[in-house]
Amino acid sequence: AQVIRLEEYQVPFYEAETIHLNVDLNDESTIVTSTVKYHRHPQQPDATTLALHGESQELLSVKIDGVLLDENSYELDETHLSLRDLPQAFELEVQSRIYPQKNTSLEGLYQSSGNYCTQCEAEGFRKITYFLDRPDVMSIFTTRMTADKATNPVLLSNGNCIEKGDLDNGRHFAVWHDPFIKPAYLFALVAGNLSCVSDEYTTMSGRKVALEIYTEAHNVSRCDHAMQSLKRAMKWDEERFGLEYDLDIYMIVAVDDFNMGAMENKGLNVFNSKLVFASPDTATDVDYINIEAVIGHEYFHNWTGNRVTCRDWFQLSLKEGLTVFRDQEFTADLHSRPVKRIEDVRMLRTHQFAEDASPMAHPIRPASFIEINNFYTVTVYEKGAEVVRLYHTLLGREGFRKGMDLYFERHDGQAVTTEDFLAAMADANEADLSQMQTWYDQAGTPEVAVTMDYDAANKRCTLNFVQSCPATPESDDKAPFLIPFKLSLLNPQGKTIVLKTDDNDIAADTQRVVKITEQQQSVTFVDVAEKPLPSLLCDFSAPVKYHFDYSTEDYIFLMQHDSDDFNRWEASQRLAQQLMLQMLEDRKAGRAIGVSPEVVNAYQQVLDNQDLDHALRAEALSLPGESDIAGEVAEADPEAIHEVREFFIRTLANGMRLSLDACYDSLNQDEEYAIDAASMGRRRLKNVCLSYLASIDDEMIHQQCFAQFENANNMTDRLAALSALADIDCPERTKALEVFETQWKDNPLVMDKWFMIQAGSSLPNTLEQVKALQSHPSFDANNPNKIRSLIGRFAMANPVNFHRADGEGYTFLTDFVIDLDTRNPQVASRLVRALAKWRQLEPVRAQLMKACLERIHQTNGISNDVFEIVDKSLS
Ligand code: BAL
Ligand code: ZN
Repeated sequence: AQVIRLEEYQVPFYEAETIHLNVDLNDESTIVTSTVKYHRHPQQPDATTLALHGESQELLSVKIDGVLLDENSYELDETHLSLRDLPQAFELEVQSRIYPQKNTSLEGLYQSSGNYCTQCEAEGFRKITYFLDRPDVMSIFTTRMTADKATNPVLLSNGNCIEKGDLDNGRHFAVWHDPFIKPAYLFALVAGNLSCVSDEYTTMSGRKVALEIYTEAHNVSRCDHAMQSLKRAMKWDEERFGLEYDLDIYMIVAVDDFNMGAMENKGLNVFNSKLVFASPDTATDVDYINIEAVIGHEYFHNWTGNRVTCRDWFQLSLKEGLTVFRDQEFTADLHSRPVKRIEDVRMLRTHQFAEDASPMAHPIRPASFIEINNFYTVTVYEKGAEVVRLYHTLLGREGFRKGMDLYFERHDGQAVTTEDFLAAMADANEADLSQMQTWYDQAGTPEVAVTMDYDAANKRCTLNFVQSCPATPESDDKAPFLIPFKLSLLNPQGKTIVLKTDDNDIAADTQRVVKITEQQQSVTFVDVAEKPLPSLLCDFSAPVKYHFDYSTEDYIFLMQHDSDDFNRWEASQRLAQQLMLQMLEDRKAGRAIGVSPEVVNAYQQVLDNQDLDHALRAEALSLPGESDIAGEVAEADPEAIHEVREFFIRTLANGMRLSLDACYDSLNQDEEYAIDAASMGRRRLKNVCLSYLASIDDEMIHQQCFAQFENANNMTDRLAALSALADIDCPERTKALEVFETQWKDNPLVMDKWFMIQAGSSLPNTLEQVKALQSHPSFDANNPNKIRSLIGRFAMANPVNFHRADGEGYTFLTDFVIDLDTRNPQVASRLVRALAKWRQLEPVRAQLMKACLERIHQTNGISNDVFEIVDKSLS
């Protein structure tokens, strides 16, 4: 497999000014004719050759300036069509045949539920026609489609429809023209029998934009939330960033078979249907929030991604990190900022920190790759967003906005690099941000060791910071990062004190952002009357781990007193983690394990605290997961971790029983269902209470779960009850699963939840259940959502069962991946990552996992996608 390197980047030999696509859709196959005006790139004056990307198609003809080339005048191999002796400018016409009906990779042009759609990012356009399929080649696209009118009444592409009409033999055509230059990865085409939900938005400058959501007819009633979300996103981007939509129409198409969540094609987003459809009976609160966030995310790409795009795929985080940051801010502005921050940090720690600790660790701007699809990662996206947030923390909201304004002013219509973004932020603020570059070049989660010296005689308090970063595949030796480290100091009464330093250059405040730039650094606060307790990394001001020698009492104190919502939550998590790690050690050493009454009391106080909003209480009571704990220990034993965590939860549940019952009862009142932050918070806390209660072995509680399952007037409550029952071997479990299946067997998205719940169960026969469920009529081994719900959930989020000591979980996944790879390498390569962390497991499991990776490695014909993950995992 070929390694592609950032340092080898070259501007293309030719630029493509315009591309006319003619797509003739037929039942058997599709004929694509592309006519492109190329001219030599000014920076490549000697170029006379051109290697066009193209694969999985039958080349029918090649013409230059209207003259047909014979087969000796070009070279054709599996991945390129190479031309030679080219003039400065010419028109190339290429005709080829493709087979969308047989395309199971879901890349390029394919069919989902009988409708045609495309996915071109990153390199799918080359499966449609021969072209310079790279993001720095930006062209004006015009697309003409012809198809049978009865089966494909709707014909869509990017931009505006400029012509349409009927043809002979029941066929019809449509021509779409996109006035904005764009790279091929933003091209989209949709054809099929779809219904349209329409609305309208008036932009801040008074232009009317038609909004259209396309779906199969039976889902039309479930699009309202997506439409309202789109309008909220359009308004938010105007208000927060001054960015207005630029075309007269914005279309979203929902499809069932989709490798990703959604795709920001210019003016024609294609969405995984799970991120469009919502109704109270089918979608949970989390679904509602996710739909709004992803609709926002794709919309925000119109500026950060489409108007200003990436020079090459190494720059992916330029658009993705920035756009994730924007969608995070959108959700935070519309709902609860602390809750959103907590959820994002939880997700980053669980998934991105784990990636950083794995053989797949890479910088947010990788220096090399084999298959770019493997780099749509939590590192590029979520850590990338954290790095964008660093600018925001360093420059403030206004400074950040100035940087964004300059970025658009300089680069609208261009394909640029992360250096360009850094320069815009720095120049707009006349700031030296050069050290920010290390965040783009170095992988790994930096660690900051913090110590405190208190000088009572002089009332001075010094905090010392030492930063380090573990070795990762790209480098052992790391330059120091620029870490904005936000902190405050609590006095013994629990009040945050005003922070003053000797040099009074920063306005005194109770929070301070210490800019750590060196490997070792200190800051001294003066007039500190009593020995304080520090509250560190407030708001998770940088994507780092920190260490401070907090005692259990310190954490309990912070849980009670910290004025920062985020850090109060943080204390609840760190305390739980510290205690579970201690219990693991005790268990290993044969000592008894236990939880002190003070600890139980601390969590109970959170639960009972009526002043704290419901969602924040729920977050504090949702403890770090098994994989979080596994990430903190060497030679992890998933069974031991599961046992310890279950023990901890059960002990808390027994200790807090009266409060849990009282809280549950007070929140389980009949009330009208509403999707607003307050109602969602109440449901969240109620269901956290239920899950604690369900850890207690008590038949009454099984009945309580079943009662909630039966009586719920919304999917959030119903699913929470089902999920609690899923871990308990009781008659109510069987009954609830049957009722659910009978009710929802015809709704694929709801059935995804049913598969997911069973695949995530901690009961010992789960692997056998998962195997059996593959034959269920609602399962479809070619549908990514189904694969993720059943196989993905089992392998990625059920540690105790996936890591069965007999290795059967690994064998099952390996067989599945090898088979799936022949049809859909992208999804196969996601799943195989479950085996990548073999070195972190205890030796017996580690060897079993390694043997599975070796089996895949030796399999003939595995894709580059899977090869890259497996190869890196073994090396
Ligand atoms: N660009 C791929 C999907 C997304 O990140 O929006
Ligand atoms: Zn994106």
